[in-house]
Amino acid sequence: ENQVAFLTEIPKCEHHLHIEGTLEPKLLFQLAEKNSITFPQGFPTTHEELAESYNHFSNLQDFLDVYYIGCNVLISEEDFYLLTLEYLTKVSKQGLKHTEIFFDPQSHTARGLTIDLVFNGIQRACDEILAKKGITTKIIMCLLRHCTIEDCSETIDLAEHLIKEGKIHGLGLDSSEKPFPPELFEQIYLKAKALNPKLRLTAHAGEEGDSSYITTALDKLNVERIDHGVRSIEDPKVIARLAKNKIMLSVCPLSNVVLRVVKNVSELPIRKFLDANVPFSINSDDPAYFGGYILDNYLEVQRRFNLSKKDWAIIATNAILGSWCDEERKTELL
Ligand code: ES4
Ligand code: ZN
Repeated sequence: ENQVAFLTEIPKCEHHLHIEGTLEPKLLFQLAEKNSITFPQGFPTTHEELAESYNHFSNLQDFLDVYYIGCNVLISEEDFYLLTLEYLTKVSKQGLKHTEIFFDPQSHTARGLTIDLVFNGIQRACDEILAKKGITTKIIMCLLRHCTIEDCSETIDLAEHLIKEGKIHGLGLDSSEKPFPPELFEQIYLKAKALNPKLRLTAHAGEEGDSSYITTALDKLNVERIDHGVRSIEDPKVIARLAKNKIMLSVCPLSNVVLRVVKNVSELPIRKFLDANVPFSINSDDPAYFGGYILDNYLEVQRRFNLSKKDWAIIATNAILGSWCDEERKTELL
């Protein structure tokens, strides 16, 4: 209907998208076949069965266990190119104008792939979509917080040339949040930033971890943005800080439902963020696993909050202002 057209046409920017999380069950099995990858006992054998299993995650770790198995089917540069192009092509029809793509180097270097192979595959699809559809992209590497500090440090070394050249535009932190608070990675963030002072910084915080994770991500890692961050609502001081310093949260509504952060999207503090002037964007996280891409997330927010056009203008504007594209691109989008 009318609202679908309105929400489709809003110029969208995505800031929280794990490229490995765009691996649809169909492509997963195709690549497994092509690359002769086998799965652990008990793993679904058809794409329908696999897709169905995604309805039964009970927390973040449950999902991550499946997500890391999925990562193993990605082997060649072409695989990463196809994966990324499939995502970009899909969202090019959803009003997406700019996207910042996370990838997890450690999920791939641990299997003997090079960071350059992974990066080049993603970048080639990004170049193609810019030429064809004018969509801009930035690539952000994420460190897996369940890995050792030594491994994270080595991963920064492996990415050194890409960070120095600004090809990797930002650093993030993902995987199992709870026993791995941000402050563990203080030295790693300092080391990465020292390679290139223009490196942008973010971290997953306040998804399953409480609001103190948001505070330590800001204080110890000097992040400019918070991924998820929905548990900020539990502390008015944190909310005031986000609003005052215009720290954007990259909120992922459908993800939060599938991973049981909330029962449904109406439980998210969307209205409260708007009222408190906390900037946020709406994102898809791992769309192949969580039941929808960026437009589906916008639609579900609208279904649950019935926001006004004025509210949507604020959301769209904040997503542009919070993007890490260059200033000319921002002006173009505003
Ligand atoms: C993730 Cl939803 C989420 N949280 C943390 N790490 C992740 N990696 C991929 N998706
Ligand atoms: Zn995420």
